[in-house]
Amino acid sequence: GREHKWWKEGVVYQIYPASFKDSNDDGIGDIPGIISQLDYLQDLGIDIVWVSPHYKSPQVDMGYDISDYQDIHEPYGTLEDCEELIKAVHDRGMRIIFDLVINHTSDQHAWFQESRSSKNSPKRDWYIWRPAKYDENGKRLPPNNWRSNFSKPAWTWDAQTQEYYLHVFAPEQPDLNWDNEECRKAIYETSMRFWLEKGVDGFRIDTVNMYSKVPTLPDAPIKDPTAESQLAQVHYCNGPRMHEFLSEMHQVLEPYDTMTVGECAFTFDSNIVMEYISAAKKQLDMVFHFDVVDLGQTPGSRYEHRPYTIKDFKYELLKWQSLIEGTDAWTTVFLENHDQGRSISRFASDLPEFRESSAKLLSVVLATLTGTIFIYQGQEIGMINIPATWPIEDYKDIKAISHYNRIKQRTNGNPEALAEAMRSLQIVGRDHSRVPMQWEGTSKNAGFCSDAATPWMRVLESHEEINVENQLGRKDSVLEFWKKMIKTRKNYKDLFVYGTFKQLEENNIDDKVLVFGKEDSQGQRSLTVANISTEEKSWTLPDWARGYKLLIQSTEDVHDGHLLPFEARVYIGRGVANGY
Ligand code: TEU
Ligand code: CA
Repeated sequence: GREHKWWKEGVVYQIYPASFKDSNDDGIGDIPGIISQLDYLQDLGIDIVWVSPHYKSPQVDMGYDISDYQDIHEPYGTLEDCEELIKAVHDRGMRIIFDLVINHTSDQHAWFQESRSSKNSPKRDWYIWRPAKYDENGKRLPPNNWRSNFSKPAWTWDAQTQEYYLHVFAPEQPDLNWDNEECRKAIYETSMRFWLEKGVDGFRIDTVNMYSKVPTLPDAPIKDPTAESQLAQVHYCNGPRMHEFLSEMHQVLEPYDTMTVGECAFTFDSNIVMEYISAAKKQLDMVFHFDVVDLGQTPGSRYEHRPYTIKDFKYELLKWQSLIEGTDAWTTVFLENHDQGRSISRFASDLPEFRESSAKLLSVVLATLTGTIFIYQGQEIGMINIPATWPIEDYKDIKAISHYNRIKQRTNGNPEALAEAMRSLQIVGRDHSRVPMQWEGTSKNAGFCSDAATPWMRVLESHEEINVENQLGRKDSVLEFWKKMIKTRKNYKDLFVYGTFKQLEENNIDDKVLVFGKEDSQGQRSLTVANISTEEKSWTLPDWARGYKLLIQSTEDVHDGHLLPFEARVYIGRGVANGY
């Protein structure tokens, strides 16, 4: 059996501070706002609260550009507020993890200010500086052809010291030089130990596999000859010193009882991932795999649409379930975060007639899979994507805006190209999950802030229908259903959290019907079935599971012989599948 840990069975809830709850009507969510909703989270069954970056930051990338690891973004509150938050979470028997953003800092961080001040600065080597290259006409060029994650070249020229610095995200997010030991020590002290000493229970670690780059910083292969820069993730992810750095970080964490979950993008070799998450390797407790959330996108080039089917979704969703079987590694279960569109809109249906059943179906599936489960704010009430009618002005994300501007520039503002850009934002934009949380239906600002205030980001019109107020206590609501699923997961934790995953691809199963099994250490088994489609599907309990009883149903009635659109069920019993 698997070793039991609080961070394996705990249900995590991600809070995006700017959009969760505004306590003082400046239109920006804040720490007192979070504290005011802790009872709500506890009632939902949440064990671990993850707060996206709340540190001091110029907010070029919503706080993922930190200018002081030991201070708080002013509109969010003070250090005292933050200490109170940690205490208030602990008082309720819950735990709290913070975001650890240490691949880069803000360009406003004192370290970078010092680094850029002169080539002789003692902190020069804390960032990645390189001289220019020149072409045959003497034109100045960056050291290599890498493109950043935000559509522009990954190098910015510094006129004062006449060198380029590297940033795999925005120019305002210079990459730290992890090869410099003094720099690493400073990172561990200020961003990790400082907060661990304040009682924080662990970290969600941003871009965890980018600290070590390919040492020679070689040019990326030229995929698009007309572009000024090229996709280069293979060169700045999973570099040769990654495992060494993560082991070092693990030593910092060891004296504390923590959890770590690393964000592991652009990694298609499961052997590399396995090394990060194997318990014996002492690197990370688990990572976020991008296999599912990257569906529909070209990895690294999000807005290049790549068609996919429900069959692909099923495959990617279950992939890591099988990969960790029989190993000492652990995994994550999630469909949403602040970088992704809403799961109902992406993987099921957000049409009014299907959205509630879609939300319940996804809840059933997630809550019965193995791994630590992560719920993103608003997912528990079934929030949906921004509608196609919102203009670019309502999008706030730097990634969305840079993409739009790049298309505009490259096509001279061609209206068709811009319409296409809007269509792709509507599918895979990061803004969908960043709109204000919907607490109430009747007030204009959804109870995120009072109606007299102006929220920093537009509120979804769909809040009138989808909100906490009208779901709390309503028996058939998405919110109450999530509560029930979380309870069920905990009541049967040996089965759903720690159980052995069983691939149950029955012969001639419909492409849009998902079936999988679990088995606990006592031989009790479960079978989850979900119809991920807008049509009825015929389905009967397989013969070997005839004695199983229905544990969970997502719809009111259960029919023998078929599943309703977006219906999901869980059966438990002891019968053993032939051959499984
Ligand atoms: O994201 C890192 C990352 O590589 C992807 O999530 C990327 O932004 C995109 O979603 C891939 O299609 C993390 C944070 O989650 C994100 O919000 C930050 O913008 C980024 O790091 C920089 O810190
Ligand atoms: Ca506020």
